[in-house]
Order: sequence, then C-alpha cells, then structure tokens
Amino acid sequence: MISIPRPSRRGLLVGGAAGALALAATAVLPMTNAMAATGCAVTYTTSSWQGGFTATVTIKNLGDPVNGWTLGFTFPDSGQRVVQGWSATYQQSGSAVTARSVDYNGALATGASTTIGFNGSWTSANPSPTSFTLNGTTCTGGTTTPTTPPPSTTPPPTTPPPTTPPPTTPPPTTPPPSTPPPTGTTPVAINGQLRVCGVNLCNQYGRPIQLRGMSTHGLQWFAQCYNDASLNALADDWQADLLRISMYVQEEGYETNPTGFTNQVNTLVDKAEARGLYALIDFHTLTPGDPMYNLDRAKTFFAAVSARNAAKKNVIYEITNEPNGVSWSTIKNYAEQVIPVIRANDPDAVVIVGTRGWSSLGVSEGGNSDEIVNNPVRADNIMYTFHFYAASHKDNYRNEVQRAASRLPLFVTEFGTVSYTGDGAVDSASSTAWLDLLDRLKISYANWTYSDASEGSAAFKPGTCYGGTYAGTSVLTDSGNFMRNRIRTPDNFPTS
Ligand code: IDC
Repeated sequence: MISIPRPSRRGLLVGGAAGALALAATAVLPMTNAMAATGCAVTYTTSSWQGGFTATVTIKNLGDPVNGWTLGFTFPDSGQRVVQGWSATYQQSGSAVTARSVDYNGALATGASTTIGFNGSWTSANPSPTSFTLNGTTCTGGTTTPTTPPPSTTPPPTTPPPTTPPPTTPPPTTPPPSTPPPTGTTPVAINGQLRVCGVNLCNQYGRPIQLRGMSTHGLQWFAQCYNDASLNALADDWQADLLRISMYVQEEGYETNPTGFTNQVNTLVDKAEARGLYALIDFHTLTPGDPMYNLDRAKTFFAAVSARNAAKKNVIYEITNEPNGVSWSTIKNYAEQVIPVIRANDPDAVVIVGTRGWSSLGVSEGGNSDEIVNNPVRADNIMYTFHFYAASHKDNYRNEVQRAASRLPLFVTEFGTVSYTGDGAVDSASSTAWLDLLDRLKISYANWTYSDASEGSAAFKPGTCYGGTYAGTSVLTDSGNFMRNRIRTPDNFPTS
C-alpha cells in the first residue's frame, strides 16, 4: 500500500480503517458496505479476459475540497500491471500503484466524483485491490453502490467495456460542456473530439470508432494532388473519414524549408476540417531511421502545428512515421520528449507513436509488441503505429496485430495493398484479410497513397493530378478502386 505521509486534513482523516473494504471485486463487485461518510470512497470495476483487463475506477471525495489528488492502491497479485491508463498519470512500483490527477480533474469538491481507468495485464490471477488511499488517507467511506448493476460479463479482448467517456478536458473552473447533438453528417461533426479509451479510439460519446481514409504522398513531390477538387472527392465520393498529411522530413522535405512545409500542412488541416475530415499530421521520418536525428526539428514543428491547431477537433498527431534500426527505448525516449511539446498547446489531442522495425510493432526486426506492453510510453491518450504492405506482410504480422490489439491502442497510419516497395500488383486476398481484421478490431487506417505517383500503391493513374477530375472510377488504378470500394461503405458511428 502506498501511503503518502502528510498532515491529516479535516474530513479526509479516517479512523478505524481496519477491515473496512472500500471495495472488493473479482469481476465487478460494487461496495455494498456503507461506511461512515468519511474521506473518500472508491468503486473499482473490471472486465477481464485471458491475460488482460480494463479497470474503471470512480473516486468520490467525501472530505474537504481537494485541488490535485493521488489515488494509491496495491494489486493483490504480483503479476498484475498497469499497461495504459487514461484520465490520470499512473506509476507502478512493485505491486503498488499511484494514479495522479491531471489538470482537468484535479479539483474535487466535497461530494464530487471523477472516473479514471486503465488497461492492465495479469498472469496467474486477477483479483481487485481492496483498499485505496486518496492523498495518503485510506478510503473507507462512501455509499457509492451503483444504482444499476454494472456489467459482469467478460468481454472479448478487443472490446473493453464502454468505459465512461473520458472528459474532453474542460478547464477546471467551468462546468463540463454538455455534448452538442451532431450538427452535421461529416465524420468530425458526428464524432467530435476523439480520445483513446481502453485500446480503442473513441468519439465524443466515449464509444469506439474506426476511421478509414487515405494518406497523401510526400508533400514535397505531390502537392498538386491536394486541392479542393481532390479533397472534395475524398470526402464526398470516397466518403472517407481521414486524411493523413504526410510531410517528409528528409528527401527534400521539411528540413529544407520548415516554414513552408509547416504552412502547407496547416493549409491541408484547414481543408480537411472544412470537409469534416480528420487530419493526421504525419512527421514522416524514414531515413535515417533513428527519430532522435530529427528530435529538434520535431519539437519545433510540433510546437508550431499544435499551437496553431489546438482549438480544432479534427487533428491527430503522428510524431514519427517509421523508426528503424533503433531500440524501442530510443523511440520511447523520443516520444516522451515530443509529446509534452504537443500537450503544452493542445492537451486533448490523440498522439500516435511509431514502433520499432518500420512501425511493425518490432516484428520486422525480430521483436514483437511485448517490448511496448512491458515498457509503454509514459503519456496518456496515445496510440501506437502499425504499418503493413499486404503483398509483403501476411499471417505472422496479422497474428501479432491480433495479439497486440487487446493490449495496446493501435492505429494503422499507413499501409499498402502492394509490396513494401510501394510498387507492384495489388494483393487482393491479403489486402482483404487485413482490412477485414482491422474492421473487426475497429482499428483505424490510412492507405498509401492518395496520389498519381507512377507506382502500384498510388490510387490515381499517372497524370490525374494535372487534370481536374478525381471523383469516380475512371481515374483510379487497381489499388484506388480497391480502396474506394472499401472506404465508401457506411461508417455507422455511434451517436450516443
Ligand atoms: C515510398 C514512396 C516512393 C518513394 C519512397 C522513398 O512510395 O515513391 O520513392 O517512399 O521516399 C513506407 C514509407 C513510405 C514509402 C512506402 C513504400 O513510410 O515513405 O513510400 N513505405 O515504399 N514504409 C513501408 C513502405
């Protein structure tokens, strides 16, 4: 049990805690033992599956108002680990866990509650902790028995329970805004500000969604492909949800003209927003594969785009495209330096972190996702990148994605229907197997590329971007046809 010694505060001081369980739960077990209303009350509910679980923790302050809190508890089994949390900053030492409030939920008035959560892993057993502290004081109080019976089923690994929608970071002094009804039918109008919940990307209602869309080619080469007509076709004819804006750093990219490329990215963010599309800002590192080579550039670039786009709901940040030839700990170190730069300006945006071996979760360099699960990036509201090229990457990669998807939030920010060279024929069987898997797991994706490059991965026939027509099938390659057919199917986003 973590215990933070500090002077007792009136109302938070609890006597006679022995034997008083704030909660005891195996799957879900609300506290039914109403104790004297003192200090704090915690309900801790879990949904478990083989090796993993999602915990939802509601903290009620029964004492004096607090401004900033730390919840402490101890896992009963030494094999239990916090993997990824939300709405709090988690630390684990041995079996002892602390969850520290974040800026938008630190203020808790007397009687106020807040809900946080995390995904965990377990090895031999998954009992729930039975005692909690709030700012060092044991929580024994509370009458927080849920009025409706909480779910007691064990969900399949890929669908954590509909977790309480995490807050969308209202400033602490104003009441949380009531969620407006959708005012339109575009992906951004319906889904609003996105947030990672559990292993999913969730919309403004806290419900898992999948975004499907296209990636630009390198802006330094194919700027002519991204104009009002082509983006209208992407939104209206393709019915896409997402535009990935691929800004190479090397190869005549950002490093040659930081201001120019930053402006180009911002212009495309605006064009996506105007059409209700999400915009994925891709800091397209590739060669060299060590993201640290571009650390300073990344900080400069993300400081600029996050400040400029902070108020927008449609922006997602992808901080490094395909790290390669470097360890996971190097990538993690990079991420932990770049993410705070973004958060300082745009605290509620989802950030996506590249993975080892050209964003293969390590597989292309002989590893696997365990290295991430065991050593996750210390930040919340993040996802991890997976990339594939269907003609090159098949069952062993699909198996790893399936395995990782129950433990890590994944986003396929880039994939091709062809070989990893970006060229060659469409592998329809493998592409179909991949996209069926991603649909089933609700993993979002962007296809390489929405361009007329002379290579098999391009959606448009060469020369298309020098004409005015992008809609319809006459301008499409085999890959373009395949992708348009997949992306045009209805989205079915939850709206409550
Ligand atoms: C390829 C482009 C190609 C370009 C090359 C080098 O299709 O025209 O010459 O990059 O810049 C990736 C990378 C992506 C690659 C793509 C296909 O993220 O930049 O694009 N690919 O090779 N990872 C795996 C494949």
